[in-house]
Amino acid sequence: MHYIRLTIALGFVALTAACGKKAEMPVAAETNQAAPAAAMSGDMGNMAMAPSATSAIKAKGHGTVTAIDKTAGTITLNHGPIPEAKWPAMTMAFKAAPAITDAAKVGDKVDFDVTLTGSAGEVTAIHKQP
Ligand SMILES: [Cu+2]
Repeated sequence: MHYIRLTIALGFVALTAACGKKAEMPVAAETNQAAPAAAMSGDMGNMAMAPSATSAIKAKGHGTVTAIDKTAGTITLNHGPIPEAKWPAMTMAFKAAPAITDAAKVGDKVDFDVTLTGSAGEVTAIHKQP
């Protein structure tokens, strides 16, 4: 189930205009398609493991909350550059656990921890700037 949810999240982020246009990072979408094909020749049981082959990057960012979707479990941040991932400043949606979407408010200036996998990311911690 985790793989399916991740795929949906990646698709959602890919459709988010800001990221796709400003950054050169359609890598995750391509990797997701290529990896299962490669696994096909071997053990079908490995297919669900394919996404973890994309290396995740843990990074810190700073930005402003521009939207929160508790139903979808996403938080949209207008964030500054993230050198760890060679990302420019942009506005994009991240996955986020309820503890994070509940704690944040639109307009908050925040520091956040994020785990990036390809063009998708999940905010794992958030702190309102004093
Ligand atoms: Cu971004």
